[in-house]
Amino acid sequence: MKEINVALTGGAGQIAYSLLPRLISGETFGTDTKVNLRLIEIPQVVDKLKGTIMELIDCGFKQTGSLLATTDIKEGVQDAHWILLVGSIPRGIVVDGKKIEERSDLLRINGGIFTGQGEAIGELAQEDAKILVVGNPANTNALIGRTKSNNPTQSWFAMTALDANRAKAQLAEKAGVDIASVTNMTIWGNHSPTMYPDPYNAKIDGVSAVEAINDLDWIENEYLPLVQQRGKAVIDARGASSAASAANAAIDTVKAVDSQTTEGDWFSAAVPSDGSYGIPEGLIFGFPLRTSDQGSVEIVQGIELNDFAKSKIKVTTEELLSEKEAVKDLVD
Ligand code: NAX
Repeated sequence: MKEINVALTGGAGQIAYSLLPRLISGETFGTDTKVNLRLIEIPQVVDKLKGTIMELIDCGFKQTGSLLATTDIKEGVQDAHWILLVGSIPRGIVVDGKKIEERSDLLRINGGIFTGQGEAIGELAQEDAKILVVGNPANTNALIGRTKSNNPTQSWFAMTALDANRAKAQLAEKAGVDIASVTNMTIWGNHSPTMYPDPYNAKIDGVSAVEAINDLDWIENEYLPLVQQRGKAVIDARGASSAASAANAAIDTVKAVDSQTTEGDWFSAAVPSDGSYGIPEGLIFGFPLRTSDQGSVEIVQGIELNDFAKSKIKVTTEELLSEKEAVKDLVD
């Protein structure tokens, strides 16, 4: 059996609870790969991980390798092949007597976390390690982590696959087709309400979703808010934020990065911009991506963007630039 080391922060959180069994079940890394899992948590809750580990053992998966709980990011990421940075400080938490409501405060607090995590990953993880940031604000956390890792052979991603899955689901429902009919979904930009889920280049059974649905008013005025506000709709209905679907999206991303993309299709994640589509270099930006037969992840080129798309992409780019500005001392 092959072996892989996987590190995950936020191991006691609700996304992790859905995610962890699927990381060691053979589903994510293959039935021929044993998964050594390192769960990283803050000291206040690390003991809860003992219970999680008991449950993982009790799942009895043949692919289960060593299981470790730690508060030490360095121990966690040592020799890791994949690192899932799920943990972060949520909005509304009280830190040093102050309730964190402002995005700028959130950016700064998480910036501190992702500084140490980035440094540890750059120094200690595998040279070809892949890092997926789920914890919000995901794109800018990834920007900080990648900058601090200072290791150009490692690959950083921020998760937009949940947005992409939501965007596909809404198109499928409107068109009255099976979700498998919807392909080529791109989430351009930030994992935030400014994201642009691209219905013009998405396809339903091979034709543009806009053409297939044939209701421009719905596409331009209802569809985008439906996708952008889906997370809030889940919270309103469930009384808790998306966890199973977020975990599923993380697994989708790992699998999409690790396996050749189906001919003609692409997948969504945020990666460092190389200047494609005029996006400032280095910004962690949601693009359409393909994994080649050699395993490299490339930004899909030559996608046509109409004025509607360009105006939406401008807004999300500006938001990411202002987030970068808010943490500029950490990323310059
Ligand atoms: P929870 O609050 O249930 O869990 C987060 C866990 O992270 C907690 O157990 C906490 O102790 C831990 N943590 C905090 N700081 C840490 C650190 N420095 N090192 C290690 N662990 C640390 O949140 P959950 O619902 O699991 O969500 C996790 C993150 O995913 C949140 O930031 C959330 O906003 C974000 N999301 C991102 C999505 C995306 O598409 N990119 C979608 C889902 C989700 O909203």
